[in-house]
Parts: sequence; C-alpha cells; structure tokens
Amino acid sequence: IQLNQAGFYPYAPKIAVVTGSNSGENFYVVAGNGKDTLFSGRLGTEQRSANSSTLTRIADFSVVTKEGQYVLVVPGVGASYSFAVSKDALKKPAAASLKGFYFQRSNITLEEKYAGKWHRSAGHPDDTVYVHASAAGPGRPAGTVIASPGGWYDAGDYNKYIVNSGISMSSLLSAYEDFPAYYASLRTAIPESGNALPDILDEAVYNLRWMLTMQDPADGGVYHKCTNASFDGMVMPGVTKLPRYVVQKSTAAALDFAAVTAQAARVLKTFSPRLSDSCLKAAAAAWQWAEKNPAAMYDQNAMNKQFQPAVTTGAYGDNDLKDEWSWAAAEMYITTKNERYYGIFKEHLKDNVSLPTWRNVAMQGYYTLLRASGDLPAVREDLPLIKERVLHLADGYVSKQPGNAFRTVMGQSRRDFSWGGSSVAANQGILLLYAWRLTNKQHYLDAALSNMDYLLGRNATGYSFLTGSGSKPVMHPHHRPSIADGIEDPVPGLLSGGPNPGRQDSCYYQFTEPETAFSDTACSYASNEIAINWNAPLVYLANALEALKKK
Ligand code: 9MR
Repeated sequence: IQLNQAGFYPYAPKIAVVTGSNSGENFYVVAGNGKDTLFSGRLGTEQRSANSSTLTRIADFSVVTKEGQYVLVVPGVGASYSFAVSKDALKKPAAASLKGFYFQRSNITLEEKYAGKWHRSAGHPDDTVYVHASAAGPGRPAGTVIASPGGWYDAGDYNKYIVNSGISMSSLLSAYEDFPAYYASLRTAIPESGNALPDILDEAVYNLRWMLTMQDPADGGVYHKCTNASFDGMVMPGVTKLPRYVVQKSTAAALDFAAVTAQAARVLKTFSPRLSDSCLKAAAAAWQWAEKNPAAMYDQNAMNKQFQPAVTTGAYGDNDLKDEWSWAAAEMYITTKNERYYGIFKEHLKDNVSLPTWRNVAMQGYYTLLRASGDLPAVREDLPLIKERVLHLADGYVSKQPGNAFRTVMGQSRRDFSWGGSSVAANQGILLLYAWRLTNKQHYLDAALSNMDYLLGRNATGYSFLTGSGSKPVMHPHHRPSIADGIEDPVPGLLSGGPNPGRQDSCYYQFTEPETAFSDTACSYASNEIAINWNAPLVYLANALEALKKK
C-alpha cells in the first residue's frame, strides 16, 4: 500500500495506491489506536500501469479531514505504514530538503549542534586550486594557483560544477522571490540562522561566494568546474588530498553564472548592497565574455585529447545554448531593466521551451518574467505567449493525471523516469504552481501535491526518495559521506534520483521497468545518487506547498 509516508494536509486530496493483484474490495482508515474506523471506502477498479507491469487500485480517502495518526487497512492485503493527517504533514520534509544543502557544504566543519550525529570535519578547502591546461589564459598560465573555496558538493561526489550550481541556485532564489514572507520565518538551524538574512538566502550565499571565485577577473570568463581529475573514492570529504583544478571556461558556465548573479543581485539588494553590487558587475562581465565567446562548448572528450591531466568527473556538457541565452537574458533584463537584454530574450521566444533540467534552462527565465513583469511594457506584449506555454504544459499534466495508475502527474510519460527523475517530478510540481498563480485554479495545486506524494512514497517502488523522511526512506544513497561515515542512517534531507531504466551504473537492480528500475544501493549512481539540482526544486515545491496550504 503506497502513500505519502509523511502524511496529508487535512484539506487536500488523499490517495493511497494498493499494488499487486488482489481481491480486496474495501479499505478502512483506522485511527492509530487500532479501534476507531474513521472511514471505509471501496477500492477503484484494477488498472495496469503504463510504466511497468504493476497493477494498482486506488483508495481515495480525501474526505478524512480530522487530524490524527492513521493506518489504511485493506482486508486480505494488510495495513499501510502509519501516516498523519495534519496541517504540519509536510513541514519537516520541507525544512529538511533545505537543510540538505547545509550538509553538502564543502569547506566548513559541520558542527554537532547543527549537523547532529552527522557532524564531520571540513572537506576540500580548495584554497590551492590549479588552473588546468585547458583553462590557461594570459594572466593565468597553466598551473597558476588560485583559491576557489566553499560552495556545495554537487552530489554524491566531491566536485563543484558551475552549470549544475546554476540551475540549483535559480530554483532556490526563485523560491525565495516567490514566497518571501514564508521564508522570512523558515529557520533550518544553520550557523547563520540568527543573522538578518532568511536561512534560504544564507544557504544560497554560501554557494554564491564560491561561484564568484570561478570567474577570471581578467576577462570575465567562468571556469566550467572546480574538480579532481578523477572522482574521489568512497571516503569522507577532505580525506583525499588529490589536486584540484579549474578547467576550461565555457559559454554555458558564463551564461548560467550571469543568470544566477543577476538574480542574486536583485534578491540581495536590500540585505547586502555590496554583495549585490559585486554580483551585478560579475554578471555583466560574464555576459560580455559569452558574447565574445559564444561557441566555447565544454566537450570533455575533446579537451582530454588536447590537455593533461585527463579529467573524467561529471561533464555537464551541453552544445545547445539557446536556452542559456534566453534564461540569462531574462534575468539580466529583470535586474537591470536594460532593454538590450530583453531583445536577446525576444529573439529566443521562437525556441521550444520545456521542463527545466540542468541542460534546459529557458523555463527558469519564463518564471522570472512571469513573476516580475507586471509593469514592464516590453514584456507585456509577450506575456500572453509566455503564460500560454506554461499553461499548455500544465494542462497536459493535469489532463493525463486521471489515467495514471498512481494518479500522480509524474509518470505521464515513460521518459519521466530517467537519470534524476525525482527532479522531473519536483519541476513538474513547480510548473503547476506557476499555473496556479496565473489562474488561481485549485486543480493545479492539487496536481503539484500529487508529485510531492510521489516523491514521499506514492510510487511503484514504495520508497520515500527523501532521506530521513517517511517510514521507508531510501537508506543507501550513492553519497560519499553517507557511505563513509559509519552511521546507519544516511545524511538527511537529500533527494535520491529515483527509477532510471537506463541503469548506466550496471549495479544490481531487482526490477528494470521504467518506474521500478531503482536500486537502493550505494553502488547505484544512476538511480540512487543525490544531487543539488534535484534537491533544489524539491525545496521549492515542498516549501511552496507549506506556504500555500489551507490553514
Ligand atoms: O544529472 C546528470 C545526468 O543528467 C547525466 O545524464 C549524468 C551523466 O552525464 O550526469 C548527471 O550528473 C552527475 C554529474 O555528472 C556528476 N555528479 C553527480 C551527478 C548526478 O548523478
């Protein structure tokens, strides 16, 4: 019996999915004491999932609004995990997903008072980083030592990648811009919690300061990543002392950097005028570099043929930069109001726009324009088209939801199950929340919540993909600290990638269909790694749902 293991808001849809062939007809929602039956209902008709051979029947108990701790019982099948109906059902996972970023911080000691049993010493200091031969320039020949400290580790590995930091920062800064009042009071027990900035911005600034070190002050270009030559072993952060490099400057890195620093400049303006100012200058310099170097693609294989040492860590290579131009132009425009940037955005309005991923970022710019455009004449004319594209995607999600065997938006296409599919679910949720903002129609909000249910257990694997949340959370993510720290529970608040039939890691998978190809093993980097660009949209989604819940 699969359901959101964290629980349900009193005034929200409540669905459990009974999987497998069974003869059950009725289900009962029973109070935690085992005695009081609050509700009994009939299971829906059996359905075969389009994404696996899983058979499902739906138990809809949305009418239960009384707060409490319950189990759902299906005679002949069994009982579900205990779950809550509570106005605070998602409060903990929402805060935990943001706290997850604190645990990814690279160069500081995670003290026990903030990190609990997962306290650890500082990881890679990155105070001595070599300019890789691929990144050599006039002021900085190969081998020049620079400092590039701080920032979050990307994922289960210990490298720091500008492209992936870009979309992750965008999701966090946008979360703040869309829900400032909510975040003003969200505290996650991080070292900066007492200062004037909301915690979500403190967390973002920690990574922002690292990003700023990745720009070459001589020309404004941005190194693609700060990395080992090859991945560290399964050890705690900072144990290995292998050389660290900044590698080739890339157009994608420059544009993503420009977009993030432009957004940060406006978000931080009142909190921290000097940092805001530095961000604005950095954004302009990166943009100019990109204009002069529009075809500096990051092609790791080609780079390795030319330069030593060979670099084999995450590539984040992308050779279609139309969407990066579109996004960066939108952020630059909204921050500076300089119409030249809007002109570039407008040139890209003819391009396709789709759900955001690290390599497909145009939608992030659409969101920013939707949020900020009210009184900008240049945007007004294009706003209907931007809205229509968002609503078109959202309507597609909502219309296919009833046919989905798990009644989630996630999984309407088999392709949703891919490397980091959990971020597909989270980003679909975000898109639906923008659709809700545009229309005030409740069904978009409910659909967004269905994907939160997916992430926390209502899926064909039965796992909650968020570490530390729910009765059956993933326990063995491909995450070096969680593997090496000797603590049974993985580091909390981290989102596993989820089912990925590509199974590029060749680890052991018990099931291999699109929605079941998941392996809760440390081996499985293709289905069970964690990553900042998956956590960040979860932060947005979970906290937005918290901010918008019916009180
Ligand atoms: O999320 C990335 C996915 O889209 C790619 O298909 C995959 C292979 O290139 O890489 C993923 O990103 C990984 C990165 O390269 C290195 N750090 C861990 C990331 C998550 O697995």
